[in-house]
Amino acid sequence: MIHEKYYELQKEVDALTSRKNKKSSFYNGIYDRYEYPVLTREMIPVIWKYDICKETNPFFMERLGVNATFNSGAIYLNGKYYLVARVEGNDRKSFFAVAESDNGVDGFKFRDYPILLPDTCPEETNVYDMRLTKHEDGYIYGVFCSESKDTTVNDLSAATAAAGIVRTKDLENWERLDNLKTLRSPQQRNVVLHPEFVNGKYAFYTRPMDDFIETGSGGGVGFGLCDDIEHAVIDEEKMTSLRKYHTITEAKNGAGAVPIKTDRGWIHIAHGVRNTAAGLRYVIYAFATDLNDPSKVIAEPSGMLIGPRDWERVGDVSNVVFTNGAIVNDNNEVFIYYAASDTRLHVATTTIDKLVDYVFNTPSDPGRSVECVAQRCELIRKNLELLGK
Ligand code: BGC
Ligand code: BMA
Repeated sequence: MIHEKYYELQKEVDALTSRKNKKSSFYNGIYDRYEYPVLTREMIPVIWKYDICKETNPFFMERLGVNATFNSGAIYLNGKYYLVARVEGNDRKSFFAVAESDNGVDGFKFRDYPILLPDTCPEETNVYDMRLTKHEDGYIYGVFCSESKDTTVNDLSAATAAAGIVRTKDLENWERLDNLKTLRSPQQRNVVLHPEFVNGKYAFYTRPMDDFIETGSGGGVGFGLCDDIEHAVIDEEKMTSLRKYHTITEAKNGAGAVPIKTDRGWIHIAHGVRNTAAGLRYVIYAFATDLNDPSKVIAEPSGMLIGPRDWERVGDVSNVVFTNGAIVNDNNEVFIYYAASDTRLHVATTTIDKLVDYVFNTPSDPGRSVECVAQRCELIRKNLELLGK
């Protein structure tokens, strides 16, 4: 017999997943924020967490709780918006789950089952942050972080991060390929597959790091080519967007969404991290690279595009916004899916025209206070002149 509580709780889930979203009052002319998140743990189907049988679960107790739904890959297919969310169980293990919506800002519903990846890496303990690339070879690739315990040192929390690769045609059947090997970097996180071949090869944005948390000598977002996607090996990693002292990328940075192709260049929406007394602070920033050489940075607007604001600042890992997925629909509208504080997923919407204007017409960071204030004074001077003052 089904427990009556099941119907009550599922009704609440249905109310949340069918709630209409609306733009919030936030304004910066670059993108809109929305009132409600697009995915939260409260939207997880009841049958993923409870045994709904009254005989075996008389108290209707949660058996397998879900702690958070956040960093999501995103893809637009046949007029629908798909997220491959990072779902984290109460047990701290993350997994991936597909949720789909008709309009990209609300109505995201999970499929019956989360994704059960082929179990090809016995040492892999955790998986997270999938980037979905619709590649010109005809496949949809998912590149994610595959985390294992580092057994080479005597430290219980030492870990190793590598890039796992899967591919699919329907987001239903997933084929697992070899993890990416980067010959010159011991660890990799935040790896993104470029959607087009570059010089006839598969191209990846990488994030070389010496250690699990610290990037060490890793100078920023890397870029490397490989011949065989089924056994992907990258030798040289060129640098694209660099980490810089006293900027939003000082501690680390990494590729986020799959780059968006525009007439002016590839637009990248990435994350930058700085350290503070309260821990790492993650923000989202954008830059553009050359259409013919997607590793070459050609525009670098100053500072962050999205920073954690208001309730976004609070969560399991506070003061974090992070993106690993954006969608461009048939009307050139852009949906940036960003998670707040490793807890819930939000959306920011804009258009290709606005993103291009933002990336190419926002001044770059001159790097020092005195020059930054001079840059601002120049803006004020022009405005005062226009105001006739
Ligand atoms: C967590 C990630 C985090 C990483 C580095 C992993 O164990 O699951 O969310 O980004 O550690 O801190
Ligand atoms: C990481 C990422 C994310 C996470 C962030 C903040 O390095 O890969 O999974 O959102 O840290 O905890």
